[in-house]
Amino acid sequence: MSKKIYFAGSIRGGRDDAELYLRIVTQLKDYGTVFTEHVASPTVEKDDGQLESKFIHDRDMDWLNQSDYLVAEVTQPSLGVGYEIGRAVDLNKKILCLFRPEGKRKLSCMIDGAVGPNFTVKYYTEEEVPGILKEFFST
Ligand code: 6IA
Repeated sequence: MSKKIYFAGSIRGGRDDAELYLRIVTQLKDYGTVFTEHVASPTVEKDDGQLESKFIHDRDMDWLNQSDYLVAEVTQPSLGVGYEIGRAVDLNKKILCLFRPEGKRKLSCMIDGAVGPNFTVKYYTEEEVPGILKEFFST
């Protein structure tokens, strides 16, 4: 059975990494169905601009419920991504957080300190993504 994957990345927190999200989502699709491909879309703000926040929240939570895995790119701080990670912990999803330690940026202790059997944090560079995903989805 195909894995169900929820990808989380910053939208209103800032779109600096949107192209990287797309490259990660492309790799995630080798492992299963990615519900939230639009997070990586360069036009998400335009496409979803007419939708009510409540609709977006409820639809995303429904997708998260249906998912087995949450993969979050957490370098660009985002309230929405942090919220999704917390909800995923509560739903016992298997979680991978990807953080690029560049410049002065430091990962929140609430993500860094949440590591456990179902919660993995990887400090990474982009070349390492294929190996990290292979390991994550094999366990
Ligand atoms: O607080 P943020 O916007 O950075 O939160 C980003 C996270 O929340 C992503 O991982 C998404 O799963 C979810 N999210 C936030 N906004 C949206 C959205 N449309 N569509 C789908 N998922 C979303 C926002 C459009 C708006 C900017 C016009």
